[in-house]
Amino acid sequence: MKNTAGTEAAKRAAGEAAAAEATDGDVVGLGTGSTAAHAIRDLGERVAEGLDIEGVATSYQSRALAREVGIPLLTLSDVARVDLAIDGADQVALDANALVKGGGAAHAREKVVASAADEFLVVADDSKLADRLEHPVPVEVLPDALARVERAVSDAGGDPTLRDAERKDGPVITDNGNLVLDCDFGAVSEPASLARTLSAAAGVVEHGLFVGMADAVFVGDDDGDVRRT
Ligand code: ABF
Repeated sequence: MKNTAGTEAAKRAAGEAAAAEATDGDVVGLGTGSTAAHAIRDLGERVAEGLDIEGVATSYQSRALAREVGIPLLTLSDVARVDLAIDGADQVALDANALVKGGGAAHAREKVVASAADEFLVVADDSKLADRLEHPVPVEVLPDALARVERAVSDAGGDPTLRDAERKDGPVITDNGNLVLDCDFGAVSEPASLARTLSAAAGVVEHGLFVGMADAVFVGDDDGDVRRT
């Protein structure tokens, strides 16, 4: 697996470059994670200076940060489309336009927001780039379907691990009340095919493969430079 410990300078550069795309009147999807947080903070500064946008949060954390920095919020369940969504990724395969997301266990809402966006902008430091996706794929699972989905993942060639909470005794529970399996498929040669297989398994709420969804990827480096692809 690639190193995913990007620097704050790289994350900030990517986040702020994507945030600069927001203009007056936009509804903006607000992603989760440390790179998207730079975008949210930057948008908050621009709102304080008069930028007229409304945000849609993808997680408890992004909602809390958006409130803290003063971005007016809409409720996701009331929103059918957004102008742009800005979100991070755990791994990015540029040539395949494929991402692994879900390290923050927020990928179900993140996918709803990204799919509603006219423009889905991905923000990442350059340590996230890979020729092929090999990061374990997070799969959000209805608790009652855990054993069934573990079996389906194994049948698809994956090795599922129930994600445990770091600071308490028990599994991670998503904002939607579900469990997360981190599923190691090794190097994924056909992400679209794997995405379809996972989506077809009963009990899978959502998986973290985002294939063909990104309209642009902003990749930041340690010098604070950004490449848009
Ligand atoms: C969210 O946060 C997730 O989908 C992804 O797992 C993670 C990336 O976090 P970071 O930017 O902190 O690496 O975008």
